[in-house]
Amino acid sequence: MIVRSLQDIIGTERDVKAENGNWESRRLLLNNDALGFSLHDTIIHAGTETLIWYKHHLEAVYCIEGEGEVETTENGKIHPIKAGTVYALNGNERHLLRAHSTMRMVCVFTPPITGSEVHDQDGAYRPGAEIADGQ
Ligand code: 9YT
Repeated sequence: MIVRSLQDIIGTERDVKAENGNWESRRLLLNNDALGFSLHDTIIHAGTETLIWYKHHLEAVYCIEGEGEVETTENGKIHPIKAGTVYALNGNERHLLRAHSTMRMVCVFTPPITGSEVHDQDGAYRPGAEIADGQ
């Protein structure tokens, strides 16, 4: 069994900040925990807009604090997000995430990420095949 707390993670290499300053992701469970998914407690800073396109991962995002919206860029459809709302990117959808207030999101990724990923210019993480390299 793995038992870990957010306090154990804050300020460590499992606490990753986006280069553009839009979000901070505390990676509670990662690839090297060998569960088949990763689990993150993520803060999306108020007033930010982030273009995200996870081409190589599926992600479920459960909002537990704050308010914002997610827009799928393919069709311009906007979904309001507030505490208690989950959105699941079951089709690798390219999307814009806007935080009207500071949002706290519990994110699950499959395949799991390794922990050091940041978004590339498309808003993607590198593919799982590279994750197997143990980076
Ligand atoms: C909700 C979202 O996708 N935010 C970007 C950060 C990412 N979820 C992560 O690595 O925790």
